[in-house]
Amino acid sequence: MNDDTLHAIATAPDLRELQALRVRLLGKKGELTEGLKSLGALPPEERRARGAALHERKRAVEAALEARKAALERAALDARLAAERLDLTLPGERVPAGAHHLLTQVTNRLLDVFASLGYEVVVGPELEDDRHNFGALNFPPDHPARDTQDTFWTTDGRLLRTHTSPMQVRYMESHEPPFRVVVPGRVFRNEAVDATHEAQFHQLEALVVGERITMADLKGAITEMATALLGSGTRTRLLPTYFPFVEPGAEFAIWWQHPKTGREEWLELGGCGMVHPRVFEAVGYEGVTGFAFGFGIERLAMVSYQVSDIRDLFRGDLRLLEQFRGVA
Ligand code: YSA
Repeated sequence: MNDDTLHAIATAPDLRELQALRVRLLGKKGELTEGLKSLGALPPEERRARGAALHERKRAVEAALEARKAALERAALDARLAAERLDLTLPGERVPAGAHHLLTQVTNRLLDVFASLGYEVVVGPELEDDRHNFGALNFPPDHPARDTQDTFWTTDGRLLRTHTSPMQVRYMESHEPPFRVVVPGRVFRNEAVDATHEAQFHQLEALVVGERITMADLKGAITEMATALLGSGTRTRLLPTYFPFVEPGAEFAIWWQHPKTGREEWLELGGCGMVHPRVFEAVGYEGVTGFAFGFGIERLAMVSYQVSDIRDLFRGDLRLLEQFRGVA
């Protein structure tokens, strides 16, 4: 055995090779083992000298094997640690921040305004029955007013609500006056879709019922809403019109300066009026009066943020929607 053996041990490429060397040298039939076994056959003087040399050689081989084993194990551990290393100084992966859709922002802004005016926010079902959407709101069967709000029907006679007004009936059926509520929600119409009409859109409805509520309170509420949205001094206008569930009924508009053109003009928002006695009768109320108003949220969003086609609000095209990140 020569220094090549120690060199082979010191450069063994992995633990398997090292083990093979160990067996070859120190195994049952290993070179050193055999050498030690054969000592007995030698004359005493020669045996002593040869024995001492072999034992020293064996210790050197064992030490070399241990040293190489430790080195290989350390190298393996180092490689594993390097592979698993986490560099905390690397920049993180960017998660794009989401944002509320323009309609959600406008709705939330409106709800903040109404909450600050003391209104409770309530919501109702989108799948309605005829009584809540029409009958209890004083749309008699076959009355032409129903034609202004055609919608989608299920085979069991229910319908996708055409406005948020059915929630007036639902709320009054389960609550006693006085109260002030506001109802945001999605509504549906069988509509010839164009730049200003969708088959699905959103409305916001307000209902106030109590003793001696008058048309002046209605006008005051609409003006308060307009003031909260557009600032003090904002003017509002009511023009008589017909809705079956109010008497008198009106359409309302607010006077504003168009943010883009700078022109001052009336912005038609929706309908309003004093709750019709037949509606109170349908829900079993007596001795109270009340007002209601409702309007389209898309309309307000479109004129406020210069969206010229209502369909753009529902296309999900981020190039358009991202322009309205955090505007309202
Ligand atoms: C009236 C009187 C009250 O005491 C309470 C509420 C109302 C409003 C009534 N329920 C209603 O729905 N009236 S409406 O048919 O004229 O619609 C109100 C608003 O919804 C419209 O002014 C318009 O802004 C919007 N709208 C109607 N059809 C639409 C639409 N927006 C988008 N697409 C459509 N197809």
